[in-house]
Amino acid sequence: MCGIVGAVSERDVQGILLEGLRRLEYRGYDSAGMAVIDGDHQVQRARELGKVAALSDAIDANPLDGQLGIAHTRWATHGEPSQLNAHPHMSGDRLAIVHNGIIENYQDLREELKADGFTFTSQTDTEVVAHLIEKNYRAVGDLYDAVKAAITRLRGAYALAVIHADEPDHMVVCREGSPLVVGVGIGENFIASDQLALLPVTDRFMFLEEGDIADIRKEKVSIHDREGTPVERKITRFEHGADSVDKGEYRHFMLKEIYEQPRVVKATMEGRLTDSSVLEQALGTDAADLLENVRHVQIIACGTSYHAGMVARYWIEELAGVPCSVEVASEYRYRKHVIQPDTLFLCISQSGETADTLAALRQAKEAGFRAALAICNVPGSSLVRESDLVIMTQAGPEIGVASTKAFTTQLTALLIFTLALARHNGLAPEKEAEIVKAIHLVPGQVNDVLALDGEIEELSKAFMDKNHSLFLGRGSQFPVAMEGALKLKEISYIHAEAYPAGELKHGPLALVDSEMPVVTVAPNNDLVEKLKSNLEEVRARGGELFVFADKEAGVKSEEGIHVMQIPSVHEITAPIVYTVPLQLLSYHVAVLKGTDVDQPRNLAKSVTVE
Ligand code: HGA
Repeated sequence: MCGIVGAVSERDVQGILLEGLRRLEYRGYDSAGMAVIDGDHQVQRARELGKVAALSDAIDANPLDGQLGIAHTRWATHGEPSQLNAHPHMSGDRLAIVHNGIIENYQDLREELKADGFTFTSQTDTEVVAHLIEKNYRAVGDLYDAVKAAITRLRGAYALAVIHADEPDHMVVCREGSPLVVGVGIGENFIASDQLALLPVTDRFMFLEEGDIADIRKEKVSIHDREGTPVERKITRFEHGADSVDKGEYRHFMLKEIYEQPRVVKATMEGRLTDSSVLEQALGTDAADLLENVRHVQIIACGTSYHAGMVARYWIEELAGVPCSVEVASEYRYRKHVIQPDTLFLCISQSGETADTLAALRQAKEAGFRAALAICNVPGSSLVRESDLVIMTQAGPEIGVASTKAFTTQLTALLIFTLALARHNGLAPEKEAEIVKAIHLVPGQVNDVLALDGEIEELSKAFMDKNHSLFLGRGSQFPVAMEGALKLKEISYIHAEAYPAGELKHGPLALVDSEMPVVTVAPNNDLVEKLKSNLEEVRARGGELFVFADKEAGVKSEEGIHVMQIPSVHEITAPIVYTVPLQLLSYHVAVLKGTDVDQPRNLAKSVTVE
């Protein structure tokens, strides 16, 4: 969350910074700002409440010319969204700073700095850092040393970029707990929270590691690690085509990303499956050793990734016979937990920078486990670097804040992992072959569901004027229902709750009436007959049902039940396929309601703060 971008070049950097902010806007969009050092060695700053477009208009009216600059798009944690709280923050009129993260001891530092005579103009934790660096600058007279000294006083998480008008030819950046990447150019260099921001200017990146501090100049980037030792960070090339961050013919990124699923699910399978088996080595050269004696799987994730983990638990226990626990990272990290012997610690995160998930992993590392496996979409991210085994999803950049293709590719990767683990635990080769064949069919089946888009759009009209809804599923479809409810909440702002269908009579049935649409996913499995009884319970109370059902499941449209027939799929792969109609439903409801589909209110992607 919060997007940082910075540039030092021969040319004016304002355009580069603005384009970078537009591309980072998915990380936060309550306010935006920019500061450059101009030809007279003065800091020029613009900040606006609202989206990057507002900043862009302000800059059109009053250009910020300069060859060194930093910019920020904010998702507020300390202090309301306002122009005064927008970054860059300044100390005096010479030093400017942008920050992603949270400074936990900011209150104490604020008091100390006030006593030193610094005046605060915002409510943010970030402004404390600006004054702290300026205080050190006055003492040491060198920006790099001042930043280095100041960060020893900070507790919490930060990625920082700092400029000073007395040193107009470089910026100093550092990271601890929040992501930061250096974009390497020719005679110019850049920094950003995410490589996507810099794709128009470079495809070569160095990922800073925790504790790194870097001096960024036109011709040179020098990096020191936490101990102050000079280090080289490997330059990697961005793998996806630069056009993957354009909306193309689609009205929203979310719709484009829903439609990309057949391709990216296939890409996630590629190189990891033969026609009838899993290629275990594709999970890493050590995979066979590390998976051999796994006696317990602990899955940690947040949000949509947590739902992927919930689905995986059904698979892991059913196919591998290994006990599996799933927990949201923000809970796990703050409770006393017991790590069982021979635990595989499995973290799922689209960005690989989710603060709570990383913190849980680091804690668990101290307690000890057999191995850490990451399911992640961003190569080079902190999660990937800190895990023993990695399965990269091949979703490509996901820009819509509500996750879609990241979820279905996570499920694909998790199912492949489950089969590898199951093989070590006696899964019959015929069963493995049956499931691998079913996985190969998924991209085509997702395409078949996408062909129902028009009908689902029609169905979505019934939700437009509703304030509440229920989502039901049983077995591995329960987490699919949870994910469906989350999508509807996120982008249409309709209150949506998910329940295992068998729980209805234990409470939520009391809510059911004609104003409460009930959405149900009903593949043809052992539980379908039980599910049908649950649907009758809803009908008997006047509830209106919207059922996505296997055409063989015997659920028919009649009064009070709208059935959308889904092609028959294997029971194990059904969660991947049944997710897609629920994504389309939420999308169309949101479009009808006129909400901001790609950037829903109060949210942001890549949750790099606690
Ligand atoms: N704490 C800072 C930065 C917030 C942030 O990184 N959000 O993701 C602020 O509130 O401005």
